[in-house]
Amino acid sequence: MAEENIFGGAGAARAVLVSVVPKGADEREYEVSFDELARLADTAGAEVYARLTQQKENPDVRTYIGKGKVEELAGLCETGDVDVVIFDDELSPSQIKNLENDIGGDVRVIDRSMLILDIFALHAVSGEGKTQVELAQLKYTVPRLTGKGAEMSRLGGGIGTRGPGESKLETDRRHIKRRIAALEENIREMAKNRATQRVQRDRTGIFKIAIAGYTNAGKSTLLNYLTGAGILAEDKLFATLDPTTRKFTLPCGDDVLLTDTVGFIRRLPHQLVNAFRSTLDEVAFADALLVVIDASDPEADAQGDVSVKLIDELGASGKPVVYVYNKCDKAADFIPRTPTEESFLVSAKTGEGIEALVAKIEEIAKDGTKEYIFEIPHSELYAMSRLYENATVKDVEYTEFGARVRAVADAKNAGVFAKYIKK
Ligand SMILES: Nc1nc2c(ncn2[C@@H]2O[C@H](COP(=O)(O)OP(=O)(O)OP(=O)(O)O)[C@@H](O)[C@H]2O)c(=O)[nH]1
Ligand SMILES: [Mg+2]
Repeated sequence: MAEENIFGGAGAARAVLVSVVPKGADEREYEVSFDELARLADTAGAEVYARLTQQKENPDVRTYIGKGKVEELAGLCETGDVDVVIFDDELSPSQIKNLENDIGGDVRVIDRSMLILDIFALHAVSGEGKTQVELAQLKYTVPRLTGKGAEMSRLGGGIGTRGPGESKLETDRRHIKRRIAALEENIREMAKNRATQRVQRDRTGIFKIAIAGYTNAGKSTLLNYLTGAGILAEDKLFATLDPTTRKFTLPCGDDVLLTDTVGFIRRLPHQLVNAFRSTLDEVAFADALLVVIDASDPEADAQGDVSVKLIDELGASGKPVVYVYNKCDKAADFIPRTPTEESFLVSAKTGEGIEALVAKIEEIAKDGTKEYIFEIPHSELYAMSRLYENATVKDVEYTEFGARVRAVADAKNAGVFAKYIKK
């Protein structure tokens, strides 16, 4: 699939990558992002012909890069017989249109987010995944398909314009509004189903752990190692879109549920985070998190930072977190920037270090620190201050009944406040 070019023929599409580095910015940060863009392009089936960087105070309103750079870019496209130009930054619809006009020929222009969405479209398997991707594409990609992109999508192909599951991306404006409304309704239904499933799982009292982290860190490989889940794990970005949950039996005999989730990346488009909210809720509603980090990547610590930030944005901070520095078979002497008792160096491939990790998981599950909803009636609101002292309160909502408090508490305090726990 990745081998088809934008005309549906054999061979990879040829791409030029473009990055703009603001003057005085951390160049290293931009370089890392640019390298990542090359890997994203590769995953989407493009062959990188050239990379172009410009140092610039502010992006050009009309064409993002300056006039001279556009000319240089047009020249490169012509000599390299280039199909697509991919910018590492977000472009506006008019910038895309102007760039396509200025470059000329059949060259299409897309941005990083469109490329990521394209990969998501290629990798979406479940109905839920496809619905989420299509919605994000309609909201982000379609408004940007002004010129050649729109034509390409009518032909049903081209990097940045592929629909999920081989379907064509609908670009007819009259239909788009209705389609968005229908997809949003579907997603609401699916989110409801997920919530119901979650409540059912909660009733069983099984401790839930989400495996989160940067894309390609080895999340699926870890779940496979622990549970034999047989999930596709490969050296590609965003191999996993759909969450998979498996039961894992701890050495003590207790069961926990482990859920593999979609990976994180720098500059994840907000439309995507929103569209994937229902699957990302698996992270938000877990009782504990394993944050998997690729220790063999020179950017391991930065990957960890991106994950922690996104977990925070999902409202999932405050839960017990274990940092799993993976691929130690390739990075034996790795030391995290801030090693803690919660950091483990493992290899999901060879099994090295997994025993200690499992012991930690057992300890956390035993401690039973979980998130609960406490419903405290008006007449007993005095219990609130004790709850604040003994648990981590995440949010409070006042209803006609009293207070509805979402808080993380350990097993002991869950016992103390048991009568308020919403079943
Ligand atoms: N050497 C080595 N390779 C590993 C290890 N764990 C995973 N890998 C490889 O890293 C690549 C990515 O692994 P995945 O398990 O697919 O990673 P992921 O985090 O699920 O990635 P996405 O689903 O794409 O976000 C695969 O090629 C794995 O074989 C490890 O411990 N050591
Ligand atoms: Mg995966």
